[in-house]
Amino acid sequence: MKLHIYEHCPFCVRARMIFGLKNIPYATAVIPEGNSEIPLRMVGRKVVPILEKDDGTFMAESMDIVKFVDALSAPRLTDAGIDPAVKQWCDEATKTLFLLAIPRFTQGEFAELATEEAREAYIARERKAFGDLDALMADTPALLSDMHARLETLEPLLAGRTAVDTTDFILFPLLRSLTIVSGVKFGPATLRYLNKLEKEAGVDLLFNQAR
Ligand SMILES: N[C@@H](CCC(=O)N[C@@H](CS)C(=O)NCC(=O)O)C(=O)O
Repeated sequence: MKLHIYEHCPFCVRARMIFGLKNIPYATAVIPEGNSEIPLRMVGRKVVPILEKDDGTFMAESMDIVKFVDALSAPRLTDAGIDPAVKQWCDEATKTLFLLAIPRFTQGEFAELATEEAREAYIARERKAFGDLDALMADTPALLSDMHARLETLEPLLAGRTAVDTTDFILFPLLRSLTIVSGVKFGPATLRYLNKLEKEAGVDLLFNQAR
């Protein structure tokens, strides 16, 4: 099977995670930012991730892909629902988290941004969604202060998490996005969580290109 992705994309991280966690071999293909032709041909809209199945059919929607791949072999990881406390944390932290991560994504070293044209297309897409990206960079101190307060409240929520389940497909991609932000102080439980999932799911954190 082949996953069509953007490397920076948190929804694509969800789909990559299930293959890694279940030890199922898969290929990836990166769609350049700005290219709508490839996804339109596959699923009729401009979106990633897209799973290309072995029978040549295509599937969009990250959690549908996760559930499809999970059902292929035991043990099932996504039978349980999402931990409501972690879900609430994610819902409340998402805005600040992306205000920090998105301008850095646009400057990042990702295969989907390999050409100037692709990077320009991505910057335009995020500018449309988030406004002035330079202004967001300038807001970093205030955004970091807000994020740090939120990360403190995440620590006790992670203490009880041992086995991987549905919740991790929501939480890990968000926290992985935050690892591109230089100066974020993750608490010890969050850092342990990030390192454990990076290894088990085979999805790289972004500390090496934090800015
Ligand atoms: N509901 C979708 C959302 C996926 C999504 O929003 N992906 C973004 C990339 S992070 C996207 O494809 N944006 C459209 C674009 O590239 O123009 C899912 O869970 O898979």
